[in-house]
Amino acid sequence: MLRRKFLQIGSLGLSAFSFSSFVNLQEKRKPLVLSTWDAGIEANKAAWEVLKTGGRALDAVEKGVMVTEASQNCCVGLGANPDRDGFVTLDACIMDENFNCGSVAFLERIKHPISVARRVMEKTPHVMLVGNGAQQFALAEGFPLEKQELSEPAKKSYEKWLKKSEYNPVINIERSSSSVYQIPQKLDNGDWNHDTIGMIALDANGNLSGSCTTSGMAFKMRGRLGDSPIIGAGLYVDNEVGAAVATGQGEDVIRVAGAHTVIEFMRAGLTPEDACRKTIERILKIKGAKAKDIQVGMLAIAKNGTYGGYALQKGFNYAVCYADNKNNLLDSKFLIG
Ligand code: SD4
Repeated sequence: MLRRKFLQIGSLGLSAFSFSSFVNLQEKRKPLVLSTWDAGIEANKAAWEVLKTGGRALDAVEKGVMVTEASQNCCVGLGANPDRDGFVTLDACIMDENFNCGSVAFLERIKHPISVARRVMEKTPHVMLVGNGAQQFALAEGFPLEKQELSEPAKKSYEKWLKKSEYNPVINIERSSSSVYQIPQKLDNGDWNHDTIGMIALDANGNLSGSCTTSGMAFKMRGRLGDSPIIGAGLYVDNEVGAAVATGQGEDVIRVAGAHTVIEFMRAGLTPEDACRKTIERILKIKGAKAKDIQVGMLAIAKNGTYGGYALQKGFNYAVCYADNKNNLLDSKFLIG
């Protein structure tokens, strides 16, 4: 029986068989939302509320990451770790299904940078506003100016860091054995201290959008930006192809135009997982032996509802939600472990 089936398949021609069966093996969902790290579970819940009623992916990815921005757990938003001068500076960007995009960077004392990024997209002819100008725009748009103060967990970790004040900008390696490992530590509640959330979604109408919001690197030089607010690096959406988002060492994501590269690999026919893997391989090739000192994770959704992720190192996880009771944290595959 099996042999007959095999012969039948064989007579269809290998190329036709291998292509269609490969695509079918990839799980397809719609609507669907993916987000980086474990905080993605809570964020996905808010995004799902929008998606399940037929809402727009753009609204879902804004509402979703606002949950993380509002949490006071020293990860993302004003509760996050400060730069080395003691100030929390935030970066965020958002992109919809029509190549509309908005971004803010080096923004201080505003609770929801993602919503300011959306206003930049919708209310200005620009894509990116930074620093004082971004804050001025936010205030003019009615966003309240929050107090300049650190959250309790951020105060604790900053005071600890100040004792040595070593400049050691490393992000997201979830192994304490690395010689350059400094942060993230585990938080008191047992969560990892990740400082970014990236979210991508496909809505019931088949439209894609994405968002990314971060406090950047803990104890960074004042004014340092990573990939997260940069369209094409931290986030990219092409509604004919897919959506991709990055997390990890921003400098190395920028170097390969990370999210855009993932999209181009998908345009060339790769699955989301393979497109993420190829992009991460590029980073590995550039970094060589130094790759062990950084982490990068990428997520992607293709237009057809297939999805996947890949990381440079062990430890990256992401949340996938496609139904009320289907919101799961998955461990990403990785290149070096
Ligand atoms: C950055 N990519 O600022 C961000 C950091 C990050 O989890 O993803 N942290 O470089």
